[in-house]
This record gives sequence, structure tokens and C-alpha cells, in this order.
Amino acid sequence: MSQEFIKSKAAIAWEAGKPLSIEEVDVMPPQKGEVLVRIVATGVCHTDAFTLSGDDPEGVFPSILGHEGGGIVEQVGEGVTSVEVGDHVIPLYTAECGKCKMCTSGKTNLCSAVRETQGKGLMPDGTTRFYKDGQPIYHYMGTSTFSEYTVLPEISLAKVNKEAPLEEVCLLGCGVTTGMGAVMNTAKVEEGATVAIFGLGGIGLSAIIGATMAKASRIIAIDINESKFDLAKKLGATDCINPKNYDKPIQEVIVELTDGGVDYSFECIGNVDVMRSALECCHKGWGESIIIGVAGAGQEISTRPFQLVTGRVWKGTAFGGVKGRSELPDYVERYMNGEFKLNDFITHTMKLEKINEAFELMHEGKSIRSVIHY
Ligand code: NAD
Ligand code: AHE
Ligand code: ZN
Repeated sequence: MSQEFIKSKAAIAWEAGKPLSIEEVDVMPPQKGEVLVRIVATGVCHTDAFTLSGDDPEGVFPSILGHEGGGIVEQVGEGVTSVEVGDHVIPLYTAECGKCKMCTSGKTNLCSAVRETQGKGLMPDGTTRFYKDGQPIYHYMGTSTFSEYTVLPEISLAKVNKEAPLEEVCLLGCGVTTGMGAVMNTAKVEEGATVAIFGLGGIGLSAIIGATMAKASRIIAIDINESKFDLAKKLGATDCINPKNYDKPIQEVIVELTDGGVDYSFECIGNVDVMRSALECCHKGWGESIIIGVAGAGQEISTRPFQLVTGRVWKGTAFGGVKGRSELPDYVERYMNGEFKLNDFITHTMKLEKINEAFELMHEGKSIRSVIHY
């Protein structure tokens, strides 16, 4: 195994609130239990923008962002047995060790094996694999897919079908799996249920796919940007609503539309006021609201406790509750079998050099997903 550093093109986030800088970095070869992956393509998710904004309490700089990638194993470190050179993989920001208290609980996908160091931008041994002129650069979400070459723990890789186009299935590394999984795993939406989905970006639109697959009877899609409505309808939304068109709270509008409220709602924005609306548009006695959106440091949710006393349920979900190593390969198979499409989401593709445009398009509300090709 080579111990030479690898040169890699990467987008470095030197500091919060500044554009990414495209530079060559040095990548240390994979150590024990680690894998070097050549990223073929990566989506840009709102969470990357959230961390770059400086609002993420775990945001560290300088770092290499990106967590929605697809790639090919280039080198394996000592002791790695579950993947080999040439395997196609999707990096996982939610690892799956299969052994920790969380993995063995049967109740969550939130593996704890590498989460602590991952949140500090480090590999499990407490160091980094990225260097610029000798200066360490932090990892991000354990994935750092905005680098052509990245190093991950073996347990943070899902091995997927080699026939699957990495330029599309990279979206299963976060957005699409999160939205579909929130509906199917976390809420377990049943046939005939009514659903409200707040925010029609990559996550909300994927939740619509999940609700359509679950045969929900009514799928109410809510966004303040009406340009999202055509795709929402194409994917199965039965009603599209812009809260700005009403002079009363959107939860009241939805309660009236649905004879008392929806069975399930999903917040896919990261806005704590909308999280409240999403809870309060749920039906008394049983309505469940799932928080997917990520809110900034210091933000808190609130409602009258009476909303919960009277049977509404507030839940949250990370990566759609999906266990990456054991369950994500099947999402890829379902995509390959034509159960859902991914190219509807890819509104823009670009080379890494143009990645700042992907962030601008997102902020302007003009993209669903930009996919970066290396
Ligand atoms: P996005 O920016 O592509 O989409 C957000 C959508 O919300 C946009 O269409 C925007 O117009 C809409 N919106 C904004 N404010 C609104 C408001 N007040 N009312 C109605 N609509 C509004 O983002 P995305 O990539 O789809 O991510 C959505 C959220 O989900 C982000 O907070 C992201 O960090 C989070 N996320 C969470 C997980 C998880 O595992 N929990 C995974 C991925 C993303
Ligand atoms: N670092 C933030 C929280 C960010 C967050 O909630 N991340 C989601 C994934 S977003 C993907 O686009 C997640 O998986 N959370 C569970 C976890 O273990 O991070 C903060 O507030 O500190
Ligand atoms: Zn994401």
C-alpha cells in the first residue's frame, strides 16, 4: 500500500460566510480501518450552505464541506475487509458500525461509533487527512465530498451496485433518502393518510415521492416560492399552497382544508416558526409532525403544550432514519428498478470550479439540486 500523499482538487471553506476556494490539497493515505475514495459526483445540500453560513454550532474552519457524494474506492487501509478497490460507494454521514448501543438498539440509525470526532471535523483517531501547505484542514460530516479524493472510516461507506450512475445516486447520500425515509421509516405514512409537506427543496420533494409511494390520499405541498409547484405536482402533490396568499396562519388554512388537520406533516426548511405551523396543522388525537429541517445555533421550537396533550406528536429524523450500510444499497436497487426518478431533481450540473454558483442558485431559489462532477 502506498504511503504517499495524494494531490486532490478541493473546495476549501476557509471561513464562515466566504465563498469556497478551489485549491489543490494533500490527502494522507487511509490509515487503519479507513478508505480513500475518489468522488465522482456530489450534490450540494442546504446543510452545506447552513454550515458555511456560520450558523452550525459544529461548523469548524478551514474545512472541506460536502456530504451527498458518490465515488469509487481507490485505496484501503489496514484491516479493511468490507470494501475493496474499485467498489462503488456512497459516503455516509451517519455511519453504521453494527456494534454500538445505538446500532444494536433496533430503534435508531444514529450510530455512535465515530460521531464525536466527526462532529469536530476529525477522523476517529483525532487527526485530519487533509493538508494545505502543511496546515491541517478539517473534515465535514465525516464525508468531505467537495474534494476529489476523500478519506472515510470503512463503517461510513455503503457499497452500491456498480451499474448505478454515481452522478445521480449521489443524491441518495442525503436529500432523497432523507425525504423518502422520513415518510416511510420515521412517520410510516399509511395508505389513505393525509400529508402536509413544508418546503419544496430536495428534501421536501423527496418526501412527496415517499408519500406518493405510500399512497397517501392527499399531499399538500407548501412553499413561498411558487416555481417549485410544477415539480411538486408532477411528483404527486394534490394541493400546492403559498402561505403568502393567505391572511391567516397557514396551519388554520390546512386544518380547514382537511376537516381538522393532516395525519402527518413534515418540516423541510429549518425554520422554527414553520416547525410550529407544521405541528399545529396536524389532526387532534393522532397527527404526527416530523422535523427534518436543521435550525441554526440558539434557535428553539415552541408551541402550547396543549397541542401535545391533545394527541399531536412531535418527532425528528436524521437521514430519514435509514441505516446506511444495510439499507442504502436497497434504495439504489429500487432506483435502478425504476421505482422513483432522480434526474427530476438535478436542475444544474457543473465542475467543482463553479461550486460557488451552486450555492448562489440555491439561495436564489433557482435550483433543486446542483450536482458537481469532478
Ligand atoms: P432547499 O433550500 O433546497 O429547500 C428549502 C425550501 O424551503 C425552498 O424551496 C424554499 O423556498 C422553502 N422555504 C423557505 N422558507 C419557507 C417558508 N417560510 N415557508 C415555506 N417554504 C419555505 O433545502 P433542502 O436541501 O431541501 O434542505 C431542507 C432542510 O432540510 C434544510 O434545513 C437542511 O439543512 C435540512 N436537511 C436535514 C436532513 C436531516 O437528516 N434531518 C437532511 C438533509 C437536509
Ligand atoms: N451540526 C448541527 C446539526 C446538523 C444536523 O442535524 N444534521 C443532520 C443531517 S443534515 C444533512 O443534510 C443529522 O444527521 N443530524 C444527526 C447527527 O448526528 O448529526 C448542530 O445543530 O450541531
Ligand atoms: Zn444534506
